[in-house]
Amino acid sequence: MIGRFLVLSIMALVLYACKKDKPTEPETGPDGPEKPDTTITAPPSAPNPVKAEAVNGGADLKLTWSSVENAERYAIYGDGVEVSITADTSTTLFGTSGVYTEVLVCARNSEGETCDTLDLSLWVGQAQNICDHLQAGCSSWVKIDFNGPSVSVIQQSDVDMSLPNTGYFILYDNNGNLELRDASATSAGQALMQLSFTENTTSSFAPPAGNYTTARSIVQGGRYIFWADNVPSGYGIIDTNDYFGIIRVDRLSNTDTDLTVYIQDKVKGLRWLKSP
Ligand SMILES: [Ca+2]
Repeated sequence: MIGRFLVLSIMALVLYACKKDKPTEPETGPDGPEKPDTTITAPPSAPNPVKAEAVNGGADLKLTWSSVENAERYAIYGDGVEVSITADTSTTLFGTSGVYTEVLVCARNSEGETCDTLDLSLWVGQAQNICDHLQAGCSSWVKIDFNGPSVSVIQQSDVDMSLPNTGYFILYDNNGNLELRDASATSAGQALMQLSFTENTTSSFAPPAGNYTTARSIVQGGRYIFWADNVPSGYGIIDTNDYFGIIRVDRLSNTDTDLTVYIQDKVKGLRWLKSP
């Protein structure tokens, strides 16, 4: 009886020792080891600055920006409508899908988004009281300086073909038909920006090369897209040395023609001409 009690006691002690020596499990929470805190609590900063350039013969707008901390996606808006979303730091908007006055590039996460604004509105200037080239005593030339830009009505004696980024056209009477004529289509010769004009159009998307002529008949109320092609650099092809714009005929007569000139001066070579 005593021997049996001793055996049982020894077995109990051994079992207790084994249990006591069993290594303990590492302490963890219900979801495993704790991780560093990466909770997003605020929208990211704006992607600033966004670089914009005309590509594909001026048809499309390529946007590039630097990566923004805590941004999960980048949303692009054209005139208030989301037109693209990407995880990359570059995207291209295609002119055939739409042209815009204002593009926003927004860094976005679960808390919201912050945007950089790209203004693509057209510069607007007036050229007034222009006479056709046969009229004495008034001015028949229009000078466009793309550096400013600026537009002015001048005499032929003030035409200076040596000015960079500057083009000239004349209001020309071709046997009773009033025309816009680039300097190169007159005896004055070639300026450093050659202007050529489309037919009368309501389009906001300037057409590709092949749709322009340096002498164009105009009508009251007409609207003509022009291509200002940089003669010293990239002449004859649409590139980022060039500008596009619109000439609208507000009033037309041999002695008193008024034009409004619009220029896409925000992105050189871009064929997007959406008026507000
Ligand atoms: Ca060119």
